[in-house]
Amino acid sequence: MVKARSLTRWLAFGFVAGLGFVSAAPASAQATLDTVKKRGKILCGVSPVAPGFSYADDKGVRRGFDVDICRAVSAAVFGEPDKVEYVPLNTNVRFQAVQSGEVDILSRQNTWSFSRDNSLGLDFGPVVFYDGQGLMVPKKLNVSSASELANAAICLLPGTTTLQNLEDFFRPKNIKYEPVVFENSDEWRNAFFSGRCDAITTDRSDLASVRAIASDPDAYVVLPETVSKEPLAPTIRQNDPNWRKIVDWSVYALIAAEEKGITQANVDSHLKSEDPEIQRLLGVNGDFGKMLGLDNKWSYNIIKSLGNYVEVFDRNLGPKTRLGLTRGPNKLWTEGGLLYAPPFR
Ligand SMILES: N[C@@H](CCC(=O)N[C@@H](CS)C(=O)NCC(=O)O)C(=O)O
Repeated sequence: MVKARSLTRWLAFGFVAGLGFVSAAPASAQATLDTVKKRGKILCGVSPVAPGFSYADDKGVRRGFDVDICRAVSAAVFGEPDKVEYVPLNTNVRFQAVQSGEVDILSRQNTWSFSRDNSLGLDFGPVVFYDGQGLMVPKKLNVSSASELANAAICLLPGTTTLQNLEDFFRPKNIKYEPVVFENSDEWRNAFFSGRCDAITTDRSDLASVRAIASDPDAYVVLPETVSKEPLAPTIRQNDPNWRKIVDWSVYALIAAEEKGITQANVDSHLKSEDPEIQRLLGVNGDFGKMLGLDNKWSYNIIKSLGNYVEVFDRNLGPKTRLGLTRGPNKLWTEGGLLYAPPFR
């Protein structure tokens, strides 16, 4: 644990920007698709313990929304979703792991921000989840707004966007608080559960994750303020445009399938569709897979293996799961949300 008073040193190293202490990327022009095919699996960096996003189930199988993004890329590349090895990464080492080639893709609640996009040698794929930072407190604290948190100890993780967001939120209001920083998410959560901090802060979706593992979820309440924009997106190395396009279009395939009403259960019947865009999306017509260096059935395989965006969302995060999230901005643009796939044309 790093107490607030020793934070100055951390701040000087880009901690404030949530960069995780790294500033430059080695240039390795190796084609990730070739490496991945030769290896026979994708190396996917994920959160160690984030129910709904990435966690190991009781049989040790990794599950979650972020996990499914890597499974979609696996289905696109290999025709099957489980040619993936998961590498659990703490917040402060995650971007380094992409830079060094330890992972091919980081699907880990990563916020796409200017400084990350422009100083780390990384690229961000499409936003897969529009989030925002919130704060959670024990109910017994009797606090109903973040503005009541003067002098509170607030638990957070290093190498994240969260501290700068707190500063940006509290400083103009002249509210002082004590950030308490932990090395990993287990320590961070347990410190909050044991009362070491008055509040915990992270993306609102992640607060739902934290609450889901609390022994008494009802003992905690998420405060109404959303203090930032956290567009979460898969992250890849900047020097491999083909790999980036595979990741981009794998996500767009999930969104396009929802736009077209194609589901895991009905995808086969859509193979006979008269809609030219569906024909291209499912590889019935055109060479869209070949343009990516993949089989023309690449996106059919994604939908057949995982379903469309809302199926992935509902299975991992939706109202029937222990996170119980509603879609909010993560609805299709046609339904008032922000999700939009460029045309398959
Ligand atoms: N979206 C923010 C924060 C994302 C984040 O890393 N959240 C933490 C909690 S603050 C987390 O991943 N927890 C789960 C884990 O570490 O396994 C960012 O990219 O900096």
